[in-house]
Amino acid sequence: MRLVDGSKLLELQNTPVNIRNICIVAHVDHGKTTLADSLISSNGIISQRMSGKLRYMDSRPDEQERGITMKSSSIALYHAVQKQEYLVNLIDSPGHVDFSSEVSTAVRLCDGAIVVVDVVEGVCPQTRLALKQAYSENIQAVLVLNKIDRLILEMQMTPLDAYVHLTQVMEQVNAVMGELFASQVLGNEETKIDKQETKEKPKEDNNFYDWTSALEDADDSNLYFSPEQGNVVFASAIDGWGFTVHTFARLFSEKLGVKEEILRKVLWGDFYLNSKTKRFMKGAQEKAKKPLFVQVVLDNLWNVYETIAMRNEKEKVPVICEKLGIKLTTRDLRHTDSRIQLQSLMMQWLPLSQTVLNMVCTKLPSPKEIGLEKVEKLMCTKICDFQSLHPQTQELRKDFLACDSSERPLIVYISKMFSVDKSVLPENKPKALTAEEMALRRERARQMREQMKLNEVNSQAIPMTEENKDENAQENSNDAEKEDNQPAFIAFARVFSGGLKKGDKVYVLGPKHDPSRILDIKDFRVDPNKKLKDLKSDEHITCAEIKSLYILMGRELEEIDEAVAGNIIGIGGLDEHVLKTATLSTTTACPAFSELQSAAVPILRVALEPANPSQLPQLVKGLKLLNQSDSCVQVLLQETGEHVIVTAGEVHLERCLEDLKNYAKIPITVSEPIVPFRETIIEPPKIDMANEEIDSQNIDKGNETEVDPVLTVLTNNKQSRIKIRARPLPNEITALLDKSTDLLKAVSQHIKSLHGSSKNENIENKLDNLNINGTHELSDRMLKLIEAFIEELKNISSKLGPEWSNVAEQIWSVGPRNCGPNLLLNQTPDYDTKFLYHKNELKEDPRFEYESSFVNGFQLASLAGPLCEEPMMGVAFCVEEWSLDKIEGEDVGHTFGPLSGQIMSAVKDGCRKAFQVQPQRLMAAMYSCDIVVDQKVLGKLYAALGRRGGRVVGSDLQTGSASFRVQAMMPVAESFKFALELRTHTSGLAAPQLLFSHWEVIEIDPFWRPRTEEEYLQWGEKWDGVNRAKAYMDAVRARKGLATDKHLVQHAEKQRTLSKKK
Ligand SMILES: Nc1nc2c(ncn2[C@@H]2O[C@H](COP(=O)(O)OP(=O)(O)OP(=O)(O)O)[C@@H](O)[C@H]2O)c(=O)[nH]1
Ligand SMILES: [Mg+2]
Repeated sequence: MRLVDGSKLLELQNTPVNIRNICIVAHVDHGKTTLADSLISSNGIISQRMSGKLRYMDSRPDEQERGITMKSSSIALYHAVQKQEYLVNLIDSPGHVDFSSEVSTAVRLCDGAIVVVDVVEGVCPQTRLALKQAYSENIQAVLVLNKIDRLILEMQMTPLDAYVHLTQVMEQVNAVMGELFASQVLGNEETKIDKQETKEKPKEDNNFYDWTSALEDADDSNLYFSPEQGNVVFASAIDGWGFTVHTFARLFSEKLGVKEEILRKVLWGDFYLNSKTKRFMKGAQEKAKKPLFVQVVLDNLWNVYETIAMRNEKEKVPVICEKLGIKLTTRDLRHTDSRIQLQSLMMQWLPLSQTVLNMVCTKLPSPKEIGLEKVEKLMCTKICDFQSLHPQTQELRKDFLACDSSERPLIVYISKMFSVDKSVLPENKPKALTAEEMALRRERARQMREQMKLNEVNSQAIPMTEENKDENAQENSNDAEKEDNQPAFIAFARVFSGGLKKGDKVYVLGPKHDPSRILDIKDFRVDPNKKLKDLKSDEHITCAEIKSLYILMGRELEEIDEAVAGNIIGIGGLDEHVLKTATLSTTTACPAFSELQSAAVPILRVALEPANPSQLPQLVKGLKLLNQSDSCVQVLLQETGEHVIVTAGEVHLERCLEDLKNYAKIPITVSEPIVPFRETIIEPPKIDMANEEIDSQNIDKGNETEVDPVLTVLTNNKQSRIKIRARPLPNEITALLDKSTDLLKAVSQHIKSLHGSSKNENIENKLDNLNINGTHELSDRMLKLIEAFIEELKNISSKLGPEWSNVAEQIWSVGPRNCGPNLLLNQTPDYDTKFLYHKNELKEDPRFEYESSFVNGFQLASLAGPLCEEPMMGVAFCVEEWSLDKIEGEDVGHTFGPLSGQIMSAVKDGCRKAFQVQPQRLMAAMYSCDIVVDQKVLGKLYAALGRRGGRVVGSDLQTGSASFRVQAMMPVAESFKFALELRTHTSGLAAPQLLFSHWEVIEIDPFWRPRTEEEYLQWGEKWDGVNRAKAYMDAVRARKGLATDKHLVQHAEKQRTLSKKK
């Protein structure tokens, strides 16, 4: 039975100082949901006995079935510490890599995090990611070291071994924190140096260098987890117990006759009790003494477990109970299962929920304590800093900091939309009947019965009375309801400032909303009737009315009338205004919050089709709902008309399909997974496939002639001549381009806006405009970022030899989509372009008008390469000449179409051909794969990896256990059903975590055939082995309906005779 009702929670909502918004984060299966169960049971929502078994926060059937969490969900809990009452909004998040975007949506709304670590497995990849996510969102964390029971029962460690093991796990966690901290401080230092250099030149002589690093000055005292500070809980969520060092200090201070404060300081660490002097001394390890933690804490714990769970000495249970001052019920005392006895005993002695909630309320900040740094981070994006925001927007900072509901502008952030069945909504639930209503019903039923009797006697048809007419109508309406049992969408939101009431009208600001663009427009108005689907591409604001507000209670929702700053709430009725994330505000000056960071890159795609073609509209509708309800999935309609969804991995894909089934309610056919590839070129190889050096005489030239790497193309009307050469980009440059996507996109956009205006206006006007109109100028931060980019690029290129030395000046465009890892370089002697060195200058060159067509040609070419129409990567196209003759006659334009189009297609063609004369290669997407396996099945794992073209990059023995942690790389294309295969081959002893890592060149030439004499010798003239690269390429080509060189029937005659003979 619930111990606290909704009205108490409502009351607490109004005092933000007493609210804690927290999320539980950890690696998969470390026990988050089990811990949440325990906390929920403290509120009586589920019974204590069921906690740990129910996994209440896993409300979806597939979550229960698979035993992993897939969506993050929130529950409001009540807790009291020393008469002070608190409202704790607890969010349970998934730990599987595929769902890491769900963790981002949870972390964004919180002020604190509980990091759970399985002490047997230690720090795992997702633990690291979760810590990083929390750190980058400026969220304070506390630590729960979970599954300590496994150390006793499974690993059978001695208390001393366990102590050493626990210190090691603590060290691992703190090492991650230290790394995060150091990288941030050093990053800050770098930007600071930039700033100083630009502002004032150093006065000192050049020989002087300041070696003191910012790292030494930075304060990191609050950063680390340490048991003596009370921010670490030792726990076993499944058995329902947990304690901090402070708990034991309180329990044992009297017994030991020591003050609690002193005991807190010495209980953890290298202290021991000197039995002669009765004093605590340092140096337990050195002197081979028992550390105090072992003596006071672990020994007792082990004692209880060994007696009850291992030796099953029932008679000793009452003795232990008495010692610990606990009363067990007779039912528990008589229980045959010793584990249950143990659980009830431990739950009373060291209640987990009390310990954890106490720690949450005392160690984690309230919404009121939101820091300046966090606020500024929320308000800014990567390429704009706080100073460059509009003054009106800057003003809002103090509202964020105040976290106040009185007369402040409303700011609400929606981090995701989740769907619930309409029947779950409180307004649709059947209401409990009052006593009068029940009496009325009884009376009606009695009348009906009598009437029936009468009818039987008269054997007449039942006349339609008023009442049963009513009921028929009700049934009809029920049918109608069933028909539109579309899911309802609830926004998962947090109020950062101001208050929100039902019926309020607010602005819904999309994630691309930029206040500075509209604040200076006079009479800017938002059309109140527009919905999300009516907006044009540059509009991001709609108006919406708040239809309903809810407190989130895990599987249930509770309706409320208003919500104030500091709370996590659900908002209904925004389906048509919010796609995935949004900001609600009463002012348009409110910025869109910075983008959510997620580690999982959507990479796995499948095409979908309704089993019955006529049901396409349902599928489209279902896909739309899926897109809205999942923060990570991408739903695309390809040019071929295929409906495609892109997901983070197999588990995510399965969940999406499950959802889609619910939304669309039709049978759907799902294609085999489609894996993306990239196309690239490499430096000509020096050795051939038979590992022999290629020299000029060796090659069988056959009918091949040496091809000139510089391609010359002409436009159809011969007016323009272009010379292009393709070259492989050095890896370092590709990596830099990949890293700077945001910046490059912003630069491209800026350049586009310059070009765009130049077409319409004449040049003088344009120049004036540029100087006056601020929007054409780049912000200070952008300029700095560009400078830093150029600096880095120059640094790299200086090491690469003379041909790359001027690359920064030569960049004309990046592609595809204006931000990719390919370059268009301008190496013409007479045409000027500026990409990074953009100035507000315009050229009188006649070619200038066609520049954007030229660049577009390159964009198209790099978007779809000649191998199998996949995007290119790491290719530089050097334009060595571009000439444009004067137009001779008017009619030329008519025959071949406008010149801009001709230039575009000529450039595209040129790029593709220049690409083709170089050695071409495919690039495969690679997963980094982290697997913890038992020693016994290590061999099987290696075999499975080998079969799938994976390679092991590292493996080490887990401390204190018999399992190995193996890191490997594996092509995404080969990864399907890998998890399943491993699970079956290793009887569930190995579970891989796959995360997209990078693109890797497949070394084999897709067009390879034996050419040198050695190769003829080795492979024979007509090689018919399997070429992996060609197989991939042909599969993609076949899927896209492109020509392949596969001969279906080679010798038709022969085959026929063969079959005849049979
Ligand atoms: N021995 C032991 N097992 C535990 C403990 N806590 C949780 N487990 C078990 O660990 C498994 C995973 O627990 P969950 O709570 O579902 O883990 P989770 O972190 O929520 O997992 P995801 O949501 O999938 O990331 C379950 O089988 C639990 O019974 C514990 O303290 N001791
Ligand atoms: Mg879970």
